Formats: sequence, structure tokens, C-alpha cells
Amino acid sequence: MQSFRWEDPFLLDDQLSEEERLIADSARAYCQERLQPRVLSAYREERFDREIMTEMGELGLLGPTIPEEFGGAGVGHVAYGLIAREVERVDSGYRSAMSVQSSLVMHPIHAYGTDAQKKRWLPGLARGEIVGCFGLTEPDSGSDPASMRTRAVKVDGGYLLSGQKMWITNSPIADIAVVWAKSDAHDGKIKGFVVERGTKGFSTPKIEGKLSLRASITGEIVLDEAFVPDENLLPGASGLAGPFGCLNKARYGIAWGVTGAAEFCWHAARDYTLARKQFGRPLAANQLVQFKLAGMQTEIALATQAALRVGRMLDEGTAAPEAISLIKRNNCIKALDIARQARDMHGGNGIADSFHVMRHMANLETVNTYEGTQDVHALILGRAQTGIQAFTA
Ligand code: TGC
Ligand code: FAD
Repeated sequence: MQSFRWEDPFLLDDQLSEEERLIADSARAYCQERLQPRVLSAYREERFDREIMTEMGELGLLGPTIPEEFGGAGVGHVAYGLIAREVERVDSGYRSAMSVQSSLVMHPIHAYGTDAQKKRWLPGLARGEIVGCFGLTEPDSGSDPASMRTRAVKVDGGYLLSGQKMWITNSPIADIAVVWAKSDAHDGKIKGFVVERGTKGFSTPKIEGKLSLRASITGEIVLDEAFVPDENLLPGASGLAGPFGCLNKARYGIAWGVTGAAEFCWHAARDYTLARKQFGRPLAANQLVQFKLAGMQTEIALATQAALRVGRMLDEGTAAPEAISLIKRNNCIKALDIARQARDMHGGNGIADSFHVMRHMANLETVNTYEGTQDVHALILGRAQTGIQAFTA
């Protein structure tokens, strides 16, 4: 009889190529050796260490699917997902920094930019020498980005951008921002612009006081008639399909990432309940505890398989955005539930940051919200199967 690998029920490793296994192993080594030791103080102090981007760049973890000629590693979507999983096993905020750079900054420049734009920005972004951010959300325009107010007005040699973006990962430390605005020169259609640090009228105040994703830096983007030259318009993007094309990549990465956070919480709950004794025996000897552990194991195994499948579909060109919505929604909901249960199973210790489970739990509240809330993804899936949109009356 085949023996059961409780920690990997469907033998994930066997479904990976040699290259994918190597990438996952080296990402895990970096994350465990370099990120895990600094996350506690970063979280306490609500601090993001800028050098993490350079370290990730040196290891080829930024923009891994971008072709080598532009500084990426030129690997497939599964490898990208495996990196996200290893980074988020440590902290969702570190994965955020990585995935914004890769999917929301490098991808749009690669997919919608000119050759000159790609040569100018991609290699530096891949090395982590330049940090980017992605500005879509506004104070009054979150789930409904079509209602954005940010405007681009055509002037001689470029555009004047005015508006405010809210909740923007990496914005306070970003050297460039991919900003989405309605352009009067394009019939009011949404266009993407690369705004460079130092531009007059461009500022990025930090948002303080987050109770989630504290090891990630988040800010606003304020644009007060900021001049962006013609050569910084991304010509290949028009309409909401532009930012959504980026979100497809980032949402996919999140679906992998949260399996790492969930796996950390599951293993922590197992270890803790095996070691902790109450009523004269380990907590893990109780049926209620084993029931919870079985649920965690099942959901993580299923979520990982689903992410792997969508990764293969992306590489084959057969993944529809709705398939990505399905895994983003499911995997975030399940990971958050697992983190909450793990926190509970640690009893009082569960609220101490040294046990890490409550940090993951708090982070996953954000991950469940950004890149489309679970409700929005349910409505995307509902529309796909009924043909009726239920976003608006
Ligand atoms: P709708 O009519 O559905 O579509 C408008 C146009 O966009 C196209 N489209 C897509 N294209 C590619 N991929 C997708 N997933 C697409 N979804 C839609 C669509 O074909 C259409 O194109 P065209 O050419 O016909 O104009 O648009 P809607 O206004 O009805 O929107 C519906 C809704 C609610 C699904 C959408 O607005 C939505 O997904 N809202 C959620 C907003 C969101 O996800 N924001 C994320 C902000 S970025 C972020 O959170 C980064 S966090 C990063 C981190 O720290 O890790
Ligand atoms: P709202 O859209 O106001 O939604 C509030 C609630 O109403 C949610 O529960 C939602 O599901 C529900 N709701 C909304 N519409 C409907 C409906 N039609 N039917 C039923 N329920 C509905 N954005 C960026 O552009 N770039 C970034 O880098 C970025 N980073 C982020 C980092 C952090 C830490 C956070 C918290 C957010 C970030 N975001 C970023 C913004 C994020 O994408 C938005 O917060 C998210 O899309 C939700 O928008 P909102 O906050 O305005 O909530």
C-alpha cells in the first residue's frame, strides 16, 4: 500500500518540473533565512525594509515571468506562484511588495509598453533597483474602478494628471507609479501612465495605523496637475481591460501566496496541539482538534491543486479571468478561515506575535479584500454562469 504523506497529500512536488522545484527551494531558503528573522520587528514597527526589494531582485524573484531580454527570469506561471507561496509563508506584506512589482508594474510595462519603455524600466525593476507601485483605487472608487475621477488632460508634449489614489502598496517608496486615469485625448477612456518620482505635483503620503499588512508600506498617490510626458503613456492599454489584465496576474499569484500563509498556520496549529497538554494529554489527542486539522489539510491541498491547474492553464493560454476569480476568492476565504482557527487553537498564546498566527490572520483580512473582494469575485462568477450582472441595480 502507498504510504500517505500527510503534509503533501497529492504529492505536489511530483507535479513540478525540475526547474520549478529548484526555484521553490531557493525561494524558500531565502524567505526562511532572510525574511522570517526580520518580520516580527517589521510588523511591530510598521516598517518595510527597502533592501528586501534588492535582495529579491538579486535572486530573480521579481518579474519572474518577464523574458530574460528585459531582465526577468523568463519562467512560467507555476514558478511565479511557487515564489509567491514561499514569500507569503513568511508574510503577506512581503508577498504584496513582490507581486505589485512583478504583476502590477513590470507586467503592464511589458504588455502595454513600447520597446523603449521596456528597456528603460524593466531591467532596473527586475533587479529591485527601482521600486514601482500601481494606482487604480481611489477614495470613492474601490470595487468599482470605472467610477474613477483621476483625469489626464492633454497638453503640449504630454498630459497633466490630477486626482487621488488610495491604499497603494509601495507608493511611499516607489520610484515610478503606474497610474490609471481617464484621458480627454482618448474619448475619456482609461489609460495607463508611468509617473516618475520627482515629478512636480506628484506626492505619495504614507498611510499610518494599519492593523493588517503592517510589514508592507501603503500610501496614497496625490496628483496635482502632474506633468507626464508623451513617452510615459503606455500605448497598448485602453479601457478597464488595461488594469484588469494586470490584476489577472496578481490575483493568480495571491491564490498561490495564501496557501503558504495557510500552510504555516496549519503546521503551527499541529505542532502546538501536539506539544500542549491539557486534561493530562496533548490537545491533538482530542477529536475536535483532529477534525480541525483535517479540515485545514483538505482545504490547503485542494487550494494548491487548483492554483497549480490555473498556472498550467495560464502557460497554455487557456485560463479565463473567471477561473482566476474562482481561485483568488476560494483560496483567500479558506486561508483566512484556517488562520482564524489556528489562532484559536493556540489559546491565549495565539494572540502573541511571537507565535505568528494572528499576524497571518490579520494580514489575510487585507488579502481577502484587495484585488477584488470575495463579494466582487462571487459576482464575477455569478455573472458568468447566469449571464446577469448583479453589481448594479
Ligand atoms: P466590465 O464591464 O466587467 O469590464 C470592463 C472592461 O474590462 C474587461 N475586463 C477584463 N479584461 C481582462 N481581465 C479581466 N479580469 C477583466 N474583467 C473585465 C472587459 O472585457 C471590458 O472590456 P471592454 O474592452 O469591453 O471595455 O467592468 P465593470 O465596470 O462592470 O467591473 C466589474 C468588476 C466589479 C468585476 C470590476 O470592476 C472589478 O474587478 N472590481 C474589483 C476592483 C479591484 O480588483 N481592484 C484592485 C485594485 S489593485 C489592488 O488591490 C492591488 S493590491 C496589491 C498587493 O498589495 O498585493
Ligand atoms: P468598497 O468597494 O467600498 O467595498 C466595501 C464592501 O462592500 C466590501 O465588502 C465589498 O465586497 C462590498 N461591495 C462593494 N460593491 C458591492 C456590490 N456591488 N455588491 C455587494 N457587495 C459589494 N489598490 C490599488 O489600486 N493598488 C494597490 O497597490 C492597493 N494595495 C492595497 C493595499 C492594502 C493594504 C489595502 C487594504 C488595499 C489596497 N488596494 C490597492 C485597494 C483595494 O483593491 C481595495 O480596498 C478593494 O478593491 C476594495 O475597495 P474598497 O476598499 O473601496 O471597498
